[in-house]
Amino acid sequence: MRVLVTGGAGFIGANFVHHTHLHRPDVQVTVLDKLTYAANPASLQGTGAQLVHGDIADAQLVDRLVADSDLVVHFAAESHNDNSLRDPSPFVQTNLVGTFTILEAVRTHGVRLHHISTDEVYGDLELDDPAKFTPDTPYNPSSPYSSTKAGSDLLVRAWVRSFGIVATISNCSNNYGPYQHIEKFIPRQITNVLSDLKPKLYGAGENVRDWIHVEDHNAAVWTIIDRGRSGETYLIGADGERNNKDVLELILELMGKPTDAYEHVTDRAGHDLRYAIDAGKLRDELGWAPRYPDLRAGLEQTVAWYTAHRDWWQATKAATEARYAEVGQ
Ligand code: NAD
Ligand code: TDX
Repeated sequence: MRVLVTGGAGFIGANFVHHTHLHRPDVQVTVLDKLTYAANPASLQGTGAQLVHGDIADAQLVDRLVADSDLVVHFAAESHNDNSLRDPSPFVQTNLVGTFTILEAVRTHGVRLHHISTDEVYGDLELDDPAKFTPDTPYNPSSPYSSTKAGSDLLVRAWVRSFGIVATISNCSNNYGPYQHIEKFIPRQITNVLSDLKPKLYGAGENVRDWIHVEDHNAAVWTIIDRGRSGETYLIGADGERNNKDVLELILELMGKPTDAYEHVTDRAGHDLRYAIDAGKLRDELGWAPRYPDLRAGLEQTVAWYTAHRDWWQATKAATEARYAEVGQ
């Protein structure tokens, strides 16, 4: 089986390529990645994947690569909410035009697509709301990032219905684990501590995210590729709801620091309050279950990874923090 993985030099995509190398030795992987600031080709070392440096919005290139594939797993995106508030333009270009380009190529060549998306397309929930997101929750995205992801999902649904392409969609909650860019919450705080900088909490830190280990996300993606039905949306989550303050205090404890050794900074504009996933459909219909639901154990492993892999993140730390400092975060 020949699989084209878009965005495979980014966080989740690279973990997907490692997972595939380990668990699916019969699969031949080609990665298509623009190698933006968010990518690190070193993340693919030891996987045997072929890396093609290019843009998912390059129709000729995409057409050629899709023609040579049996399956496309589409991770490539601009992925960071804070960046989308500063400059939405690459989000519209990559997440919408890029996904459109992939759709046209899979339509032309009759190739199966799995589209990777996020729970943020559903907007947010109140802290005391017993409800969780389900595949029937209406779309209500808040940020330029989440609205372009919502648009990309709708394009995939329309191409299934109008053109009969074979495609599945998954919407996952917040991932953590190795190879995550240090602009994101968990690795930013771990690398702050390792750099003798104070961790930074937006606002009061009451916002809740539903954390899942990246390995569980990728196992779920393979479950959907194996057994999912075309045109269906599957929500991926591992019942990992925690507020940001609790997660930060846990990181500080695991790193042997006082649990109040951080500072509050300017809140994110339009900051979604709470995300929570009901993964019942994935569990009941496809038989998936998370293998790493223990956040404490997963964070311990993640702290150990960033501690042991300074060479992977050190060169980007100063520039990442400088971008945040410009906006008081
Ligand atoms: P990331 O930012 O770490 O990686 C994105 C990758 O896409 C990078 O390697 C980048 O170079 C590449 N890319 C960007 N624009 C491109 C383009 N035009 N052409 C080709 N490649 C391009 O992102 P991530 O956190 O790994 O997220 C991957 C996917 O998973 C995204 O679609 C995101 O919306 C989705 N998702 C992420 C999370 C999360 O918690 N990180 C949760 C749910 C869903
Ligand atoms: O320094 C910080 N301090 C802080 O309090 C940062 C970077 C973030 N935060 C807060 C904001 C969020 O409430 O932590 C929470 C998590 O922030 P991010 O890591 O930026 O993730 P989020 O905005 O929730 O989006 C993530 O999950 C869904 C991914 O980046 C998206 O790609 C995915 O779709």
